[in-house]
Amino acid sequence: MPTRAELANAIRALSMDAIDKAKSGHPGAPLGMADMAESLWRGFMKHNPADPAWANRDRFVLSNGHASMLMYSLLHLTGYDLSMDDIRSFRQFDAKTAGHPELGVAPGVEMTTGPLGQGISTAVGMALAERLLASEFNREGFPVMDHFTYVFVGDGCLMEGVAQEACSLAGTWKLGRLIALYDANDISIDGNVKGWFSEDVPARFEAMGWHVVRGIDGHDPEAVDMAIREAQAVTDKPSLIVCKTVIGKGAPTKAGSAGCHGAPLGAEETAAAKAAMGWTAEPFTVPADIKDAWDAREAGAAAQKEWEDMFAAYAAAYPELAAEFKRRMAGELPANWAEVAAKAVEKAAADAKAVATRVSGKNVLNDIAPALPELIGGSADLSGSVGTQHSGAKSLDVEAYTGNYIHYGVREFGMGTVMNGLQLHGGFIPYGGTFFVFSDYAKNVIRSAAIMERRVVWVLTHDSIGVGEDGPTHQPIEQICGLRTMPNNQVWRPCDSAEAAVAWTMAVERKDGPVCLIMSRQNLEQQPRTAEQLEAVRRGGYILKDCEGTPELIYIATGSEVQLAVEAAEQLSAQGRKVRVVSMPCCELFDRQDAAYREAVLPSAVRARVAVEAQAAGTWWKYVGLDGRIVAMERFGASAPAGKLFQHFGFTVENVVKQALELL
Ligand SMILES: Cc1ncc(C[n+]2csc(CCOP(=O)(O)OP(=O)(O)O)c2C)c(N)n1
Ligand SMILES: [Mg+2]
Repeated sequence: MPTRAELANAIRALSMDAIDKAKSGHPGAPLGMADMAESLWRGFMKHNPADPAWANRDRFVLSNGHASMLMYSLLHLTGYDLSMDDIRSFRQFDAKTAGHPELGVAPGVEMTTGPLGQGISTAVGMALAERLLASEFNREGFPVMDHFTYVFVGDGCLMEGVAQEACSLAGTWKLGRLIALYDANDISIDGNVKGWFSEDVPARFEAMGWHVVRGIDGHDPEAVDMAIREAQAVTDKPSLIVCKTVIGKGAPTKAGSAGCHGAPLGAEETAAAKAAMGWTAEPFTVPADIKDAWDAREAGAAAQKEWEDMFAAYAAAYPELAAEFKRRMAGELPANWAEVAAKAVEKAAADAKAVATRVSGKNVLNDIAPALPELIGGSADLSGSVGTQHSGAKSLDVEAYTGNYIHYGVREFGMGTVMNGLQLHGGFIPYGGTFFVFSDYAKNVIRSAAIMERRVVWVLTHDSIGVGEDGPTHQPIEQICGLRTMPNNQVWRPCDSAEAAVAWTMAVERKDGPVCLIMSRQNLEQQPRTAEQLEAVRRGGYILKDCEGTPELIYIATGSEVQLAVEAAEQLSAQGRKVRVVSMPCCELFDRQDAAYREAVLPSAVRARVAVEAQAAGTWWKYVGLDGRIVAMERFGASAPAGKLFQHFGFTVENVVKQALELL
């Protein structure tokens, strides 16, 4: 039987080989965390390499994603579908072994990591998902859900503010099955961290309600084993195990220095490291006895089989619960969803009175939430303002782990990571609300959801200068362009209740990416529509108001500016002009329609086009072309009553008509 040091050295050897061959990568962290990894993955992780999707597997998140070769070494060694050829292809085009671990690219990777701080923060959401599902589905003798969520985390992640946000919540939520192993090597890219990371991290975590195991030698696997056992035994607090390590452990001249953080060791240093650790195998080979000792396939299959047998008995005793559990984990909507959604849209379309779209959104939630037990909402301390707390919302209770509504406090970024974690775990459709202008605080986590193709719904209200007196800090201008240019993100800016309802129901139906619902603070008129037009809302852009024959001019508008375009069109048609109004609540969906539809809505021959949106102009040029005009916000707003601001910045019927006449 190989020694534990030899087993850890297999990770070191593979990491050095792959990074040297790629001439790119981060050897320091895999070498430094190899012993911690040996302890966790051989002694504790409950997982089945043959089925990375097993519902009750332990989750493992490599928060310091630059240590990707550690992850790939573990996946290869334990028997996932990740071959030595994959290891050899590290960081090459189309390889499973991407530069940073990517969800859906390498089997066994639970989330895409690399943006420091997001891994541990997302793991908080996974650990919360586990507890919520356990309380909903476990029955006496049937622990359907009882896995751990493990995280490897470095100095960089713990410097990031988002980790503070999410770890604070984890402490408050008493997530006892969340266990983070901290690679405390005192090094980040610029060198020894004492000049920029000097607080007492363990004390900080204790203050947040974590159980902290201090001063573990991260190169002593027995000490790490003991710490993990201790952490597992503490069931009402998340645990942080502080593992003192040496970055690049084993590299004779570079260990302990920032120099091995992100540069290949090179042939000479690698050879010397292998010699010093007594590793004699050829590059990209692992001796059979070491490979055998790592192989987790048999134990993993047995663990899953045991769970499946238990689940079969559970299904016999509680058939409905078991079916519901399967549905939830598969991310399928309830059988009656289509009916529920159609009713909600129909009801919203019948709204007659002017109402803010944030209120329309809440009304839709009131109608759909009772049918969606997987829906888990929340807000970053703006529940009343953003309309996320529907009538059936029950606040999270961490004594019983019940509830479907989370008070995230003033933590937009942390809310986003927790939502991603809830979604990635399976069993939930998360949504969360804040003021649109503060979406910038959370922007990178919306981006992560888009990259990972996760169904997460952002409710972003108070969407323009319509915010009024709170002034320019609270008035979003450029946010919408940024979100619209984000690949795989869908941005809706509905103009009334009907569009808001379609947007919400389509967000629930979307399976492969985030949706941002941009809602107004102020009341908006309801637009009349035919059944056909209501159906066309689903296409993202459609003709809301038309003229006889070919239009001379087309207005394109979204949200609060649709009514303005409609009134301007009415004035122009009274003057004998032929004007069309296109409502474009979701550009991304419109762009995906076939060419014939897009041509029918925006005929290429009609060059006189005016876009109206109280946001930065950015995204509209491609719809209006160089011959068109955009009535937009070219500067930050101001503090004044909203009506005054719309007037001041040219969002008046008069100006919108004037812009058109200048084109005609
Ligand atoms: C949000 C974010 N900022 C910056 C980076 C670039 N970066 C990658 S690793 C790193 C330093 C991380 O230090 P630590 O976690 O201690 O890693 P170690 O050097 O110990 O491996 C930085 C700044 C990043 N990946 N993500
Ligand atoms: Mg470090």
